[in-house]
Amino acid sequence: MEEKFKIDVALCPVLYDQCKMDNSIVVVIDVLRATSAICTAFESGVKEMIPVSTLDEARVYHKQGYLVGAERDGSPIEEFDFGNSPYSYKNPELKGKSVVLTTTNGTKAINMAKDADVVAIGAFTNISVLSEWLVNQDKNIVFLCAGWKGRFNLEDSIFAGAVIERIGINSKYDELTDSCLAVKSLFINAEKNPYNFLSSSSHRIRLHKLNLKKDVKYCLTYDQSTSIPILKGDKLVKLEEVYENMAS
Ligand code: 3SL
Repeated sequence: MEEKFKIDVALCPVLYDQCKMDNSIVVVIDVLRATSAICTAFESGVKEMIPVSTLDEARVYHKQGYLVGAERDGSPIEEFDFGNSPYSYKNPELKGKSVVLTTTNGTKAINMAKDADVVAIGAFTNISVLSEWLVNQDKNIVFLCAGWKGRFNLEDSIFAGAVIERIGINSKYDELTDSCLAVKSLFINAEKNPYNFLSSSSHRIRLHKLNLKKDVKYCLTYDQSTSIPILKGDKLVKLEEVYENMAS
């Protein structure tokens, strides 16, 4: 009998331990804004990004001369080079550079998934290239929603639902779990206008209060990037680089 693969969604980081599986790709999602910013940086041609969980780790890299982006509670941390706005990373001068990033939830979630077979970065900004690639891999898939300070959020869930809607109908996958069905149905409700759908959501409100409406709109715009950032050791690199090295 043909082997079937599984898909699951960790609706918030505390559920990740229950959802993780062998032979899996973990897609880390922090739509507002870390994974959207990361995809944008790769689109600008960064060589690699180093996601770190704490400001102290970021400081060590900064002292060594690395460019560092840092955000807490939506605001940039002054001592560093950038915050977490995707617009800071839409910058051709970043081509070939290494950038360290630390954010409230997103970079922690990436580090939480470190032991998985493959860790990929997902956002609406790279949804098509990511979905096409995922469905062509013979692996289980776990969506890890970064949420907000350990809690569920809507934006990461609708993104997981959007990808599951695209790939989950493929017969290579087992029946969808309840969390897959839940995020898919959230996405179906959000699909027509994700920005309006999120109008009462906590992080959209938080970012609006910080005058970051433009960032929210950007992060909800599909396919601005053709990059799939993949974790290699403790660095995110372009998918192509991982496969190049596997072949040699
Ligand atoms: O939580 C995170 O990691 C950030 O993406 C939050 S913010 O959008 O930069 O406020």
